[in-house]
Amino acid sequence: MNEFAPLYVARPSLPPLSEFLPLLEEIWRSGTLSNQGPFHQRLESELGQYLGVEHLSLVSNATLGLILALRQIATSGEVITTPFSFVATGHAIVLAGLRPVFVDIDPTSLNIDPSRVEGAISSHTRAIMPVHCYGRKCDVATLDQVAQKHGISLIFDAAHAFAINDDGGSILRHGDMSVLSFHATKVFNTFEGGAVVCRSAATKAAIDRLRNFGIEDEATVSVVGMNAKMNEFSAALGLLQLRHIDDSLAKRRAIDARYREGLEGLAGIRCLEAPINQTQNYYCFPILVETRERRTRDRLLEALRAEKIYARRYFFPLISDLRMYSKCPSARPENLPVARQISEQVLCLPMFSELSEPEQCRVIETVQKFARSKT
Ligand code: T4K
Repeated sequence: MNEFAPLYVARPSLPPLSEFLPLLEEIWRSGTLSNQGPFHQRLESELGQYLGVEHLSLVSNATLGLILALRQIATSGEVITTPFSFVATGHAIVLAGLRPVFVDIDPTSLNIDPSRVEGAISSHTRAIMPVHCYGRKCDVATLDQVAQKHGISLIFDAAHAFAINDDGGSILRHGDMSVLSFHATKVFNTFEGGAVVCRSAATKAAIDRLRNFGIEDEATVSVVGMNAKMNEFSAALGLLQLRHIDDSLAKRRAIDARYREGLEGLAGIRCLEAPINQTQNYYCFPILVETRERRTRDRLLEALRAEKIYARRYFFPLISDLRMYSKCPSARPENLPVARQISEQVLCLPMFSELSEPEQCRVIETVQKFARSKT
């Protein structure tokens, strides 16, 4: 029997509880629990400053943020997207009343292949919705060119892309909108939460209306909106998280470096190359298990589980293989060979700021043992 505690793929970063209690007392005293209260207002402003973006709307989670962003640009038509993502990417498109069109990914960035996007554009296309997968920046310049040329919107699913900069500043400035996730498992969490980053005050006002039932004022409701507001508890936590985020990112960087060192040169195990021309947030640590046998990745998953290490196959299955999407013409396997291969090889190892060195050694040693047993 393995005496170790279970190790999960992610664990939430949380500030000391003692820092949160006074904020809870404040909420209790004020009686304001939601609807753009004081913590909400402060977090919108402080987060915008931290990320270096001007127009940011907090939302209750990224899925609703994506739906709001899509609703803002269209209510029918098609959206070009990647099949290699969390299911929320596809679902948000459908829940916004649109249809996903899947395009294959690039084998290096693992993001949508921009050279294939143009071929998927039709008279029904309203937007491109790529994902900065694992916080690796998409080819924003080419995607922007294609979007502009065809007069369609570009909305980034930036659920993984908290606090990532390129030469010009935050990568959230690219495209028409970017949507962040502050879910418990993300680099920056507000229990649940997210944000829509947009380019103008007018778009922010439109998103703010949509997230609050379309309410303009007490007597005016101008559009069909929904409830996607962040509550005061989440906003208060977010303010505390901002105090600790740099420390947390530094810990993740050290963990990333230790994995790279420990896994270097192992037969059949490939770490993704660090992305260039951008900063990183080390949201997760994906490896590719490269062998001729398709089942090898799953055997490593099982070997880790036997040690109570719960790695995860982000992202398997492909969104396009799920029952509700597999009938789309663009979901045909021959249309998505790279995404398919990567989804059969990828495994995300535990990555969170409080992962201790001995815990990480357990993971590395298990992968080493597995790789050596295969050679
Ligand atoms: N777009 C993309 C590209 C995304 O990756 C996501 C979410 C979204 C959009 C939508 O964002 P949100 O609407 O959620 O804001 C997890 C997360 O729930 C999900 O947010 C995330 N992507 C996805 C990649 O991972 P699951 O179903 O794998 O989560 P779960 O519950 O299996 O958790 C994974 C591990 O994390 C657990 O084994 C233990 C640990 N954990 C989890 C939670 C919830 C904790 O330690 N504490 C916790 O509170 O989706």
